[in-house]
Amino acid sequence: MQSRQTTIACSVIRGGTSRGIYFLARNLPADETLRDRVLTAVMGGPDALQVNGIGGGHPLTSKVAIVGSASVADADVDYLFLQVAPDNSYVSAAQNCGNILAGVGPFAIENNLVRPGNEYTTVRVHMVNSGNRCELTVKTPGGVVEYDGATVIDGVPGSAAAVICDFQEIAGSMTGALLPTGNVVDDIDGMFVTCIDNGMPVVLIRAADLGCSGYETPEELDRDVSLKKTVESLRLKLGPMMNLGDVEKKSVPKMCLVAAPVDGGNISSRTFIPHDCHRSIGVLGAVTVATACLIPGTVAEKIATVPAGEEKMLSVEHPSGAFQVRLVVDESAIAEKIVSKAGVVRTARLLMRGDVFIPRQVWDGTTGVT
Ligand code: NQM
Repeated sequence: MQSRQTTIACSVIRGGTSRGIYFLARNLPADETLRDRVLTAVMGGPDALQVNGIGGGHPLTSKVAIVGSASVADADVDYLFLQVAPDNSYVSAAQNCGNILAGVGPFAIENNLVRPGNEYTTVRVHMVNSGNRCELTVKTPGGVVEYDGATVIDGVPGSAAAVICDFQEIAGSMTGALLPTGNVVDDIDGMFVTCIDNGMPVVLIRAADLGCSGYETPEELDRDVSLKKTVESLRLKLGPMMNLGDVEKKSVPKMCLVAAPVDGGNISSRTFIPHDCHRSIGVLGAVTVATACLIPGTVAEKIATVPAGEEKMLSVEHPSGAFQVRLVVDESAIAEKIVSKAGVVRTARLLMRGDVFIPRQVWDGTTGVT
């Protein structure tokens, strides 16, 4: 069908507890400024409701994956994650997203970037944002992606087929160091915080230090204007200290309020991503919080319960349940590499495949294609 608008092929996939628009790199402009304008138009921003696009009006449903053949030898595909902020016009590449990553496996297989195996397919992903690697295991009986299954993840209704995500050496992903300020604890404005990055730059603050219990609902925290002001002021000061530069228009660092576990887990969390409170917790956010529980002296370690052994399962409690993280600890390694591997289980589901339409004055669909 002909259209006077520009049409771009894409898939809409739920990856973990998030929903994203997945594109093949070759279908978007190569020029980053133009690409970001195109993606803002796709989502319907700048407008908090995203009524003029297909974004969901929340950071968890305003996400983009750009996938293409790998540019490095030890991977099958390149995956660039972009956070489109619904409430203003920034598009940020300053973080990875482990939830959207779970949908990259099925997307790569269905778009013939990876040849499927008969039972399971391994997809080696180069996470372009940080240069890190993740191996995904996707169920593909008879060479076809299986979405149905019995795996339940907290924050998503029903069950689906598991996508196993095995991360390798993700310390300092976006900041260059596991503890980017060089300290286990920093005193900022009289508040003790731990700045840490094991896949995601996160600032940990004890909820009690902010006058919270740490067990509030996301809606309660989102309504607390004065809390959000304090948290944002800390974030803007800590961003540059974490080697992230000016973070005003960036989606990192995430601000995580921690408290003692109350539901059989190892730590409790409430995470601002960075302005709205997450309904659960991000994948690499959870890996990073779990890692902080193991490092002596962090604000998390003091209140977490930590299991023994080199391979540890840690359960990070969040507003809609808990997130299990498997960490392999290298006891002999220097602190920077204390965790050598991290594994999580996610699910993903293809929701829609087709063309998204954007106004031709934003992009005519021909200039700057990769
Ligand atoms: O931490 C939300 C999400 C995320 C990120 C956010 C994520 C991760 O739940 O790896 O998955 O923190 O912005 O999708």
